[in-house]
Amino acid sequence: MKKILTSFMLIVVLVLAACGSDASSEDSSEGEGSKEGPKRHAIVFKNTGNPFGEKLMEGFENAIEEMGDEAILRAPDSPSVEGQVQIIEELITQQVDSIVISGNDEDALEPVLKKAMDQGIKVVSTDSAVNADSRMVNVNQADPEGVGRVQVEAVAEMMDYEGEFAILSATSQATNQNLWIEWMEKELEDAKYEDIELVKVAYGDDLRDKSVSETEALLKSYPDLKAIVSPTTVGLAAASKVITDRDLGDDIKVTGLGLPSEMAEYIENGVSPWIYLWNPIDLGYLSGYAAHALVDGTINGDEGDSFEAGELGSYDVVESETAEGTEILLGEPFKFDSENIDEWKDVY
Ligand code: RAM
Repeated sequence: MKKILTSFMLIVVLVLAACGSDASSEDSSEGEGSKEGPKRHAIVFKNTGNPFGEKLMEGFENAIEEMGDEAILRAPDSPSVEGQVQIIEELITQQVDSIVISGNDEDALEPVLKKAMDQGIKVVSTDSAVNADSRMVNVNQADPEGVGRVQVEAVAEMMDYEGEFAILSATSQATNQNLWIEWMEKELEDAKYEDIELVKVAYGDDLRDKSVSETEALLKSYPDLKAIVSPTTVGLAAASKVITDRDLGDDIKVTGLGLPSEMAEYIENGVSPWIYLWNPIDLGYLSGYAAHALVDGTINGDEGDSFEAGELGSYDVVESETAEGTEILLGEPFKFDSENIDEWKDVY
């Protein structure tokens, strides 16, 4: 009996082992299969609740879906490194094929993004670049020098080249805003701005309420303030609302980078005579095509690579002129004013 039982157990073990090996070979054939099937591409924005981020993700999703792949749209509730690290760890566990990141810090995401790349996940930064070791290529919205300089030219004109102005930025760690502010400061060195003083850089963290309270604090601390420049869509809309609500539009002008949909009313009421921005939907769309091209091997993120980005046409990977590593440049920012705002306010 003991012998029969032992043989029976041996058979059970052998059958289970066979099932196991069957299951694993099935797994690996599924793996092979999924390599040829739809890929999963993720985008991680700075934080939720930002209409710019929503448009960026919409463009990304459009690109990925028109290529027949799956798009995963993620963002932490607040613009923190910790929140993004947690999301990226989850995406690594899910074994997504690519991650597009708008970084809440240039360097702090490096360990988790390197971990992703070590596991074969293709990493692209966009909007707010991470350092060159943390990604394979950056999709750059526009030349940062031009973006910085044009905002100072605009605010100076609005202030008649005289008086105090402040900058209302996003978080103090945001690569994109910090780079634009560096260029604003360089532009201010020109003698034509000698009667203009930048009194403060405040941080609204791309949170609407904090941007409102930071604007109010600026008005209190600098009663002679003549203008606010906000290189963030969240800050620009918040500052414009405060100036409008307090009926200060004749004395204080607001400009910077804004979404036409959020800024139309302030362009129309004269608080913000004109603003700048690129198309966030196109930026997300181009990032989606770049991620897809990395995954299918069309590009490696090296200088000289080129790829087709759907309805946007063909793009080249080039050495970045303003940062380490390579980039794909979307184009020039647009200027929005009372002449053209109606055409754009329903688009983004
Ligand atoms: C905000 C975000 C985003 C930036 C735009 C201009 O929505 O900070 O990263 O690119 O403004």
